[in-house]
Amino acid sequence: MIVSATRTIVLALLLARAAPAQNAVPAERVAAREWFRDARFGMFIHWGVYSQLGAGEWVMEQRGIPIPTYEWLASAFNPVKFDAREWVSLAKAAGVGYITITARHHDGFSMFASKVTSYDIVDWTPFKRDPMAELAAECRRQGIKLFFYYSQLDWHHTDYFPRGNTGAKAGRADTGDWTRYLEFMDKQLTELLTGYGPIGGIWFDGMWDKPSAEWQLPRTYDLIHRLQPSALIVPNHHKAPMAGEDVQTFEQDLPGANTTGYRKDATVSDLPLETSLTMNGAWGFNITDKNFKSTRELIGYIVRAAGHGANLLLNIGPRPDGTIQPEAVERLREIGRWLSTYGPSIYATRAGPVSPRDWGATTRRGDTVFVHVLKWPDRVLSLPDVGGRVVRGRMFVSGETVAVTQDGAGVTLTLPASVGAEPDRVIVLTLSR
Ligand code: FHN
Repeated sequence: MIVSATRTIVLALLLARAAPAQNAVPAERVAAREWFRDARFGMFIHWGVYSQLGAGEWVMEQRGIPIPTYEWLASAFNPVKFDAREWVSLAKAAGVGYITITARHHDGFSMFASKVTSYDIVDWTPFKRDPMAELAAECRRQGIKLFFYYSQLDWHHTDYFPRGNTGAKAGRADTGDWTRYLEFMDKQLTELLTGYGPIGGIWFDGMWDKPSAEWQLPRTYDLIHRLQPSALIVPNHHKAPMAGEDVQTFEQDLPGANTTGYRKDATVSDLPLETSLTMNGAWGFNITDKNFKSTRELIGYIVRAAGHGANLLLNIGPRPDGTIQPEAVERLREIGRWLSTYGPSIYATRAGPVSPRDWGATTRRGDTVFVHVLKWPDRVLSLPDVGGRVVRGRMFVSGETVAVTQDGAGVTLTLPASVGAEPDRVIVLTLSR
């Protein structure tokens, strides 16, 4: 009896080992997730018909613009100065590894050539060009990955019914076929995944508009992964990750924080992480919002995100003619200059042994720990356990030795006198193996 029970347990263990784990992530996607983790910095772009009004991407909803009026606005969209090469070169100069751009935002207007609607930039506007195709080609040329933002919420489509919490003022009839809407989305996603070469992934947004709707996510996620096995799914649904999703993204908040109120459940998963952030207070072009964060602050965000093991997805809202606001250009170039020196303490790192603190953050690569001091007035800085014995401490840029004392309580660093305005003083600690 005992022998046969033991035999059953052993057999079960062997079978469990032989059977592929359920929900196992295929190798291509595991590699893509690692790539994503290494990238650490991305550029978010909110750009569309709404940019013309210079009042953010929610202007249709916020001003209660009815569909016929918004359709007219769309028919006037003609961003003649759009130059994919300029945008991607700027992204490159900023040091990002990927761009995430609004292929379709909540206004329901497709910023790409779609065959399943005429409400798209090629069919509906005098511009007639497909900026997503131009960006995809240019990103490939310059070695940057392109992700498409795709809104599941739609203020224009007749089949987005029953309506969610928004879109009541657009003036649609109270009818629609939800199944047909889901099919429409899947067809558009198929276009984005088959017509633009290999893409980084799809960044979903808007599901929060109808939290209890039957979204059929497994069907859509399977479709995406079938069409492009290494495309990542980045859902901005503000909830804990669901099956098939690849990245946990946090809006205007570092992982685990909930200053925005979006995350009632601020749990941080072990998926790759991302924080999206506006450079001023708006995602889409806002002509009066000049409240841009300083370069120093933005560098601080990159560092703190990396200290949480997350990427920073920093937004710009280009103007309706296709140009980018000088304030954004200036900051991106300055960040790029900073990263050209300090990049090794950010790129391809993981969260460091000391979780982010008010004074800064730590990152890690192998046996090397980077201590990022963003604001600390004193020369002596004490840290708790750094995860090993420190054999050497030095300043990242000058190589100057940093005196290190270590005991059971942690590590104390004596930094050279500060030379002033550096946004981040980086100390490199080498741990013994
Ligand atoms: O409603 C959108 C908003 O317009 C913008 O796209 C941001 C980007 O993270 N996400 C939504 C709000 O959660």
